[in-house]
Amino acid sequence: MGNPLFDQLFAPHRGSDAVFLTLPDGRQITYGGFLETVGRYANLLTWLGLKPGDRVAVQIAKSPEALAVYAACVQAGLVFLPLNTAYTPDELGYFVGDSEAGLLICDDAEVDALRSVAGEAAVETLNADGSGSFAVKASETSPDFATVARDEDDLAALLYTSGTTGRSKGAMLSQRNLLSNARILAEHWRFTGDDVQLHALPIFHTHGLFVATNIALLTGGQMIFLPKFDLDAVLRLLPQATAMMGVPTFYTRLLSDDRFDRDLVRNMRLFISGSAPLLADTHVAFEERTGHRILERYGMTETNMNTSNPYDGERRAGTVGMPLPGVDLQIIDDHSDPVPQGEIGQIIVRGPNVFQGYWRMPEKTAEELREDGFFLTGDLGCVDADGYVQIVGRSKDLIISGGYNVYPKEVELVLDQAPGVLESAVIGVPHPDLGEAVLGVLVADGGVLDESAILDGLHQSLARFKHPKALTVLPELPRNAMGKVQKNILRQELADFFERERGQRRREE
Ligand code: MLC
Ligand code: AMP
Repeated sequence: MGNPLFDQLFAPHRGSDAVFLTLPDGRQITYGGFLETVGRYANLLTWLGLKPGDRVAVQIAKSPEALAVYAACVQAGLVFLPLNTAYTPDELGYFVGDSEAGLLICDDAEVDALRSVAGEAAVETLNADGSGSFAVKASETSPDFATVARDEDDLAALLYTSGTTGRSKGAMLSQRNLLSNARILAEHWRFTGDDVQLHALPIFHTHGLFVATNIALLTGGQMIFLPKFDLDAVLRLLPQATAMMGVPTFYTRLLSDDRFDRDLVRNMRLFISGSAPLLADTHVAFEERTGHRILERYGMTETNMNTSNPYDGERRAGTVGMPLPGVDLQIIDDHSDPVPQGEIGQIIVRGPNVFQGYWRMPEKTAEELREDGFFLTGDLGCVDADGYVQIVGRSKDLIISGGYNVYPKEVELVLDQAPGVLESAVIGVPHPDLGEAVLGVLVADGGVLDESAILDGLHQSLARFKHPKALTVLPELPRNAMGKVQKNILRQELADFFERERGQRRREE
């Protein structure tokens, strides 16, 4: 039966001397060397007692070894569950418990804090430099491992996404979901073994892990593998690269630096943007500075990539292009009927890219994944006369800050418990660096609020990127006749909050 994902992404590279990863210090890892580590890790995972289908939760720094854990899970038939390194032990405890992970791999610096929330899961460590108990044990195993047979319908990964009720849902992704998308994207964007991707995204999300990495693996290309988006490092290494994928913040940060010019991108053939809206202004400014038109695409954790601007045709600013081959996309109204062409409605998608449902949440799955295979994205959009899809908003209450999703409800639940707070509303408003940033609107319970103490109080339960970048206090929240908080009004009234804050900071300097 084989193991389609492993057989197509990883196995062909066994014994190859071709470079897979180049690290910022110049160290290079060949495909063959990488596959040996993968084999050792797969042996260890099996030796640790994990059986096909078991979940392996991983909260570790971006490193070649972290990628090898992903590959080893695929080879051993396990379900890879990557977690944002910013998650607090409280948040992590939920993911490990909900998924009933058999193993948690974390950094040595976190192991004491995480053991207490790991429940039944065994705990091993793997650090940014490749050291840790997992690595030590793996070094004693063989690089040869008999790949576990899997079907295209078997799960390969479980990725948690937050929900509007505040409870995170595990999106179940099958081998077919990942493989079909990797194949289509590699072809659509013309990736080959000659490409060198400058990889500065995190690898615990769809974008950095599946879109960028799976394409490199499928085509045998190289990646310059940066631990994170570091502007100086990106500027230094751009001349060695042919392609880069990023969230819009990458591109606005590059444009804000005078060193970024045409000469630096002389070897680049493709810049891709996604995960959050790329402003048309950024698109235009980027082309003026570099001569390159950024190619924008649209995806989700649940669906992988759905649409893309064309490689050869017009890359239209402010749009996310057309549905990818094999993807059905419709725009529907509140009654689930398709809207007339050009009108706005909810985007729904169907195809081999669409996930298998939410882990152990049949009701949530039934609400969002229809029986006919269409997934309700919660994004609002329209399709123009030429077939280009434009995203105009979201029906879900979601903030996308620098490409990370923050569900307001989750933050409001914590703010409402803070001393002196009567109630709160959390909204996303334009931010010069992050595109959209989290703003907390508070109503006091009579007294005066200590805003910095309230922010400090969030550390225990919420990852740092979810914290409001600022708090503002109002006498009351605007409500409609039904008593529902009118976030639209708050968003309008506070739209220039961060611009004003920036102006004030500049005046003070
Ligand atoms: C970091 N911080 C953020 C943040 N990233 N705050 C809000 N939003 C973010 N995105 C906070 C940190 O907690 C820290 O807080 C401070 O900012 C500086 O941290 P840093 O690590 O130095 O941040 P920085 O390097 O500036 O990171 C910004 C960034 C990064 C934009 C480079 O967030 C990033 O790589 N984003 C990409 C996310 C991504 O890959 N999304 C894909 C999802 S998949 P303090 O207060 O402690 O200083 C998906 C599907 C699809 O959506 O279509 O792709
Ligand atoms: P996530 O849950 O992290 O996978 O985020 C998916 C969401 O990111 C989508 O539902 C969209 O709202 C948003 N998104 C992804 N790509 C784009 C894009 N190119 N433009 C606008 N929004 C996007």
